[in-house]
Amino acid sequence: MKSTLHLLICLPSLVFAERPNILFILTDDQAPHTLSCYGNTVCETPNIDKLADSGIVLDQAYHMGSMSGAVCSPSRTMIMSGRTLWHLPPRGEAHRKNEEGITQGEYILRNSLPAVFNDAGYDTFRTCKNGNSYRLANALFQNIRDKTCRHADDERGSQWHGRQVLDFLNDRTSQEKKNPFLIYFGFSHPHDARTGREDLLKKYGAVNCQNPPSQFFPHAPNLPISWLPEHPFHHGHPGLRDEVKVPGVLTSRSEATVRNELGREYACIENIDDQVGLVLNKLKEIGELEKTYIFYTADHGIAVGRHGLMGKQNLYEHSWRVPFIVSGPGIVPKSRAPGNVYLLDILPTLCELTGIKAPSSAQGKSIKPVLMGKKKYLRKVVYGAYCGGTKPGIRSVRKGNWKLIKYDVLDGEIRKTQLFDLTQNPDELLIEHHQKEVIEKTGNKPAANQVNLAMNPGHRKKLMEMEALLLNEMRRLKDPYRLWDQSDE
Ligand SMILES: [Ca+2]
Repeated sequence: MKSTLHLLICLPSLVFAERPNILFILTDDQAPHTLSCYGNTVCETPNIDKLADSGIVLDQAYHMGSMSGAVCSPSRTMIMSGRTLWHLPPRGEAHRKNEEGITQGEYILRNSLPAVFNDAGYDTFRTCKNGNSYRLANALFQNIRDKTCRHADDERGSQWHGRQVLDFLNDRTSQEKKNPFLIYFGFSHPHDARTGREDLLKKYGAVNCQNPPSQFFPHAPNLPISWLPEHPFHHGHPGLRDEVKVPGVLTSRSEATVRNELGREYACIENIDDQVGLVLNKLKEIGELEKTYIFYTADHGIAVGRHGLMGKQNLYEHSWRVPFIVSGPGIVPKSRAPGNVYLLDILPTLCELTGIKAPSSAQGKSIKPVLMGKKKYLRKVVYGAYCGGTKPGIRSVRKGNWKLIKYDVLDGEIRKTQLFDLTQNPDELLIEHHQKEVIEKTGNKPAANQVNLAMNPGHRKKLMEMEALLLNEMRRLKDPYRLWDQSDE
C-alpha cells in the first residue's frame, strides 16, 4: 500500500522527467540526393549517415509549395504552424494586410511550435538564419540565436550555428536543468552563396567565385543525369533571382559552372555534417542522446543544374522533395518507408511523440505510425504548388509511382503537361535528355520510355486519372487558382 501511494505521488514528476527531448535540424535549400542515405556517392556526411542508420529514412517527404519566389518563407511557416499552403497565418507585419482574413493569425500564432512547447514546460531554443520565415512565431522561442551564416569561417559559417547549440547544452548542464528541451537547429547553408571552407572546396574540386567559371577540376562532382543546358520552356517567373543571380552561376548552366557549384554545395553540406556530429557527440556526452528525437530535414530541395534549372521554384522531385531522417526512442534503426509526408506534419508529430495534445489549428497529421513502422504511407496522394511567378503557376500531384506536373504561366503563353512513371523514370527525364550533346556531357543514355508520357496515347487513361486527382486536391486544399483546362462545373 505504502509503495503504491509512493508511486502515485511520484508519478507526475516521473512522467515529466521522462518526456523526450527534440532536436530539430533544418537545412536551407537541400535536396535528398545530396546525402548518401539517398544514394549520393560523392558528398561525405558520416554523421548524418550515422543518424540515418540509427533511425528511419523517408523517401517521399515533400513541402507543399509556395505562393512566393522565396519558397523558404511559406515552407518554414508550414513547419511552425502545421497549416496547409493556402491557410497560412500572417508571417510578419509585412504580410498582415495581404493575408489577414484568410486565417486567424493570432490563434495560429498562439499554437505555433514554440508556443506549444513553452506551454508544455519545455526549454525552447532556436538558432537559424534571419528572415524568410514565420517571424512572429520564431520570436516565441525562449532562447534565440539567429544570424545568417553563409560564409566559411567560424563566425560566419555553419560552425556558428553549431556553437550556439553546444553553448545552450553546456549551459543547461552547468545549471543542472531537468526540463526536456526543444532545439530548433537551423543552418543558413547550403543555400547560396555556397561559400565553402578551403579544405572542403579542394576535396570537391571547387572554387568560391562570383562569376561563372570557365574551367573545372577533373575531380569535381559529375553532372547530374538530369542536367540540361536550359529548361525546354520558360519556368514562368521572369527575372527570378535563383535562376539568374546566384553568385558563381548567374545564367550559366555550362558543365564548368554546374560541376563547380555542386562541389561548393557538397563543401557546405560536409561542413554542416561536422556541426551535426559535434552536437550529437555532446548529447551523448551529457546522457541525453537516448532520450532525444532527432529530425533532419530541409525547407525544400533545389535543382542546381538539373533540368537546366538552378533554383527551387519548380516541382520536379529534386526541388519538391526534402530529405527526412528521424531517430529516437522506439524507432527501428536502419528502417525506411516512402511516407508521403509533408513538412506541415512535423508539428502534430512532435506533439504526439512528446505526449502533448496537438493544437486544433494544425492541419497536418502525425507521422508517428510511419516512424514506428506501423504504416508505410501517411496518405496516398501528395499535392504541390509553385505560384510565385506568373499565375496560376505550376502544380503537381503524385500517387504511387505516377506524377503529373502542369504549367500555366506567362499569361497563357506556356501551357504544358508532364506525366512521369517514377519507377521507370525516377529522374523525370525528358526528350531533351536523349539529345546526343546532352548524353555526351552526362554520360547517361536514357531508356526509350524515360520521357514525358503525357502525349503518349497508351497512357491516356492514367493522364485523365491524374488530372482528376490534381483538381480534387486543389479543391480540397482551397487552391484559389484553376489551370487553363480545369473547370469546377
Ligand atoms: Ca530555403
